[in-house]
Amino acid sequence: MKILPEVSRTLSEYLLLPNLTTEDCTPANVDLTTPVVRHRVGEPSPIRIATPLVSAIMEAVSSPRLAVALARTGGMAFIHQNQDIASQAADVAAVKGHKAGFRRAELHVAPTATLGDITALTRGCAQDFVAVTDDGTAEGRFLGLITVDDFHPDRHAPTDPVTTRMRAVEDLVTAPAAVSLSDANETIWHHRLDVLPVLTPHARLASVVLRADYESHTRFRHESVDADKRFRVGAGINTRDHTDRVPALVDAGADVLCIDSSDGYSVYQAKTLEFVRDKYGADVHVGAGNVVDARAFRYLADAGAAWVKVGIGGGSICTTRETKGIGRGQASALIDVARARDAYAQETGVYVPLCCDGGLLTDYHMAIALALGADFIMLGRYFARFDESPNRRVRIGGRLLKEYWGEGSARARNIARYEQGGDDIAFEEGVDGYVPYAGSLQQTVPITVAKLKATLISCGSTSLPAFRDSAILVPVSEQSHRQTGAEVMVRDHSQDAGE
Ligand code: RVP
Repeated sequence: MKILPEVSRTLSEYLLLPNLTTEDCTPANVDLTTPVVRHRVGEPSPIRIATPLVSAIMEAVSSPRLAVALARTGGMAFIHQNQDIASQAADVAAVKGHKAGFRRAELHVAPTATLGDITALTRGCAQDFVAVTDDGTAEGRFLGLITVDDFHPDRHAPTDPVTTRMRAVEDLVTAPAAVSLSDANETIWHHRLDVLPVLTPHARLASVVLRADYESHTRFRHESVDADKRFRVGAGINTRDHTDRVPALVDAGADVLCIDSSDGYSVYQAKTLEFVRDKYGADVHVGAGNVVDARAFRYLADAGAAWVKVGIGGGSICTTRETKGIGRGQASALIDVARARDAYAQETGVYVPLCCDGGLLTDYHMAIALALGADFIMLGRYFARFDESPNRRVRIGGRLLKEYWGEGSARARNIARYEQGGDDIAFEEGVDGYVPYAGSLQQTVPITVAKLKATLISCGSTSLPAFRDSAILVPVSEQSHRQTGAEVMVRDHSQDAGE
């Protein structure tokens, strides 16, 4: 038996001291680009992302829709592996079917649908236009487009068929499937269009290009895309069915894979990494984890992990510490593993990025994690709150919430992640609950990014490596915790009568 001298510390137990802010420290100059996969020291990582945030490998969190939205803001999603191989591969393929600037139409109706159907369909949906196809499916022949602006309840009966108000394909400006994004944008501006339908040679709707995206594209210049401008996406794998799952995900176009396990310090992970290396060489990147100390990092780095994921028991829905008594405070885990990562880089000339996973309760925790050595951050609760995540939105007691459940909960029963030796979970390691609804990912991630940039500016740095190298952190006492945010009741504008 051995007892470590250091107590286990969480991210809340540290604050950063400001360093000298110089004139070059402006939001425009701060670059949050970070490596995702291992690379030789001094050379760029083959896969980098401009926003150091990735979504958790969880059913409640990462869907194709969320993956596209997150890639647009510079991060990357991981499609979960607790589903059959074909459906996970289909999710990956759905993301890879999106090119930056080209969107899939989300809503389709048959010509028999009514104007009332259009109003109901578009309510609460991010897209305000509906594609009319001969059979009402995405695969049907494209007949026209209709939006809620094409009719008005005072002038048009809700029972009128959509064909009375839709803009028929013959009257629309369209583009062929091979059109480039810059030509599509030229067409949009030339013809003053809001929506440009892109058609296949068989008159199906391949995608649409939206004028609104032109502006958001200029706002999010750093989308995560591959060499063909397709959005990047990751996918979870496990150590049980990897021999079948990995080839299917690689064929579907996954950019990176990650072994999804609550405890990654195992020979099964090394064997899975070996299988992928033998089959694909260095072309397929597989992250491994989760770990909380230097020994486990070294084991997975030696086994060829593309990155190592850090964190056991810290997740907001996680009860692993309470049920099994294993884990470590996220700050202590990162400090230990980051030292091992730096020593490994010095010894071997290979840099293995670290992903900090779980238990980030506020945006400033992300900054602390990056200062302590994380290269990028995996979040579950944070992303589960948004419109783009696949979980249901519910109203309880007047509050809008979204469902959020752990992969170790009875609801998910993710036996590959929570390996307990059998074909079912014997006990739960996660809870099934709710998180406050927080609107749109595409609007909120830029605010988080702005906060991270502001932290770097206060700490006098314009890049994550410089931030990490120069960061001075101070442990926070229980007393100063209590002092923060005391005495003032924050105004709730929705309750404010304005007197
Ligand atoms: P959080 O962001 O704090 O919600 O944590 C998300 C992380 O929690 C996941 O990436 C995963 O590592 C972990 N997790 C997922 N399910 C469970 C569980 O049921 N215990 N834990």
